[in-house]
Amino acid sequence: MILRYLFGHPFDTEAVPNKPAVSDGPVPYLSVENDGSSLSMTLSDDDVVYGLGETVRGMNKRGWIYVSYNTDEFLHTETTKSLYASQNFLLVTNGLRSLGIFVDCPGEVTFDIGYTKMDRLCIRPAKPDFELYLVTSAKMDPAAARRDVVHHFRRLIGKSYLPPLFAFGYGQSRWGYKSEDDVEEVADSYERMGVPLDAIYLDIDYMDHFKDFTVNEETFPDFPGFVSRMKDRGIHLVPIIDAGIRKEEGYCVYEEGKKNGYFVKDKDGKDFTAAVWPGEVCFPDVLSSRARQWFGSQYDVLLDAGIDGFWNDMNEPSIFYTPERLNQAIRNVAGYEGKDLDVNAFMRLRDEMGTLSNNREDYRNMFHDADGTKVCHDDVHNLFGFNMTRAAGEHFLKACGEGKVLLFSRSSYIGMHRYGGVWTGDNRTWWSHLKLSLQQQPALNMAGFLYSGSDMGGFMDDTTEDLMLRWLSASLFTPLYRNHAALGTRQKELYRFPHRSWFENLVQLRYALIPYIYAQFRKARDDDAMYFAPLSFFYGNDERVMQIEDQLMAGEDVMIAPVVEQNKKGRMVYLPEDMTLVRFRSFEDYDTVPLAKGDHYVSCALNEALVFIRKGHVLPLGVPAANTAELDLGNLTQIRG
Ligand code: MIG
Repeated sequence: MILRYLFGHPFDTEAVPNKPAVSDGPVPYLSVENDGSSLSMTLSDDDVVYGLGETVRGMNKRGWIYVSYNTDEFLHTETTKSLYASQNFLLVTNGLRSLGIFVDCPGEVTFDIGYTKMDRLCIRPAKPDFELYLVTSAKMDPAAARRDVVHHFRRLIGKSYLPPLFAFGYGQSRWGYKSEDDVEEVADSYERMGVPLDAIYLDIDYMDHFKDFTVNEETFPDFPGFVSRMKDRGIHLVPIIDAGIRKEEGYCVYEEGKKNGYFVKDKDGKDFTAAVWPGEVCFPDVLSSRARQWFGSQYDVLLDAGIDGFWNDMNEPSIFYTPERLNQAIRNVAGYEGKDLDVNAFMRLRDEMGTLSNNREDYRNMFHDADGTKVCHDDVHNLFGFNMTRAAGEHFLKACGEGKVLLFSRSSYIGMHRYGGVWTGDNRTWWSHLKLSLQQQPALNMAGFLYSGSDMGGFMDDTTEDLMLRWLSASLFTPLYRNHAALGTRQKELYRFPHRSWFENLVQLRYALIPYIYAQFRKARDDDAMYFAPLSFFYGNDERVMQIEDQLMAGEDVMIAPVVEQNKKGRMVYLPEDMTLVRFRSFEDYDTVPLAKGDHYVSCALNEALVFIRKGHVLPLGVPAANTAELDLGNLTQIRG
């Protein structure tokens, strides 16, 4: 059952396409204070709080405070409160009841989940203008009730984005591939190594001066020809698109946007100017349907060149500085000259530059024209990435049809899941981030983001071979399977590591699993269900499973329990029922071991991958190919659980 409540004068986020009628009477389950400035409830000892999409910490969100305010954040530590996305859906559940809570609020919202008081959940929207949805289930079985609540919620927010098959293949990315030669070298090296490959990603370096929808003609002299040559080899090029449009006379995207009033404005009604990679930029006003249509149609330049995949970046939107604020800071700094500075003055001096990026005052000085309604950006901040991606997604649906174009975004809000997937942003080469990448998956799924994944091996800092192996193995079932790295970090294309055959075996195994992954993904999508789920969505009466943070159900037939710690040669696994362990060394070299319900220590060498098949279920296994186009989805072996 779904209940809907209105507070204040909410901006329509369009997260929910067909809204049910507003419910009469007082809000149940939550105590509401001051007309919605706070919603709270007492958590019992056995309550688990799932959800909140892409956030830090475990699957159970209890014990921390999270702030939905999309942020280009580059550390992702345990104490980080805001990441790139806001997916304000929670599932509060224990053995007796499950409650889904969706706070549909486009501005800042604080989720205090046992931070101030350990047994209290408190939700505080910065401004009490929002819609609240409460979702419950009549199912008695706790696992069925959890699945049911998510199912009802997912039906409410609409079908998830469907990517093309190649989106499930292996992708190589790196910030710093500059030219046809760089890309070709990657393709050749993988081919020589015998590792399947479906995509090579182009980061900002492919553009001319970081201008969206342009290609550097010196380094890519015949882009359409190059795209088609790569496609003949089964490799899709996937370019990045940034949110900011470079301000440059004569650059037609900028000129058109300026002329037609398609850009976000400042308080004086002038085009709001910020600086990001291209230098000074304007932001497309993606809350205006005209501007959105226009921005979406810009992708045609690349579609016409044969491109069929994109990743949208910097769309929180991220701001390095605004010229006004920078100039003011420079003037302020100059004022310190010749003065006797104390430590406090030094701190202020340092902050002059340190607070320029993503400054909240700049977001307060941005204004949208939401089809006739002027709105301050800060109040609808969390909708920017959603609508930038929606601009592209709506265009692709019209121009290419469903399931044709790969699209994922860094920033998001619920609703965007209908148009594209997400990647989890700039993680690090930390083992804790490997674990986090798995823990984020079920929460993303609940919010509709089925197509997602992390930068395998870690984006920032130098990676290590063992981390790379474990990451590829832990992500075997993750829809987006992409190796990405930051500029200047250790090179980590798989052919650069000594144990080439181990990597070859892992990626081939991934391809052998694609028939299962794809079928289960489709099913989850078509049924508005989860693809990755916590164990408690299947084993509801088992007290132990509520505490499991590092094992997941992947589809309906298997459980995964990857090794996510360094120098471990195995791990403890809890089986909520009898299962069959498949220990893969390659897609054709594996053992199956029946294991009884309970605790087990299982070894897992660096070149192995473990999959647990549920009792009575079957894991179909295909034969790997050079890419997904060459996969024979009908040629399957069945491993029985
Ligand atoms: O300020 O385009 O998250 O994947 O490689 C960094 C360069 C901008 C951030 C993205 C990352 C990408 C990088 N971008």
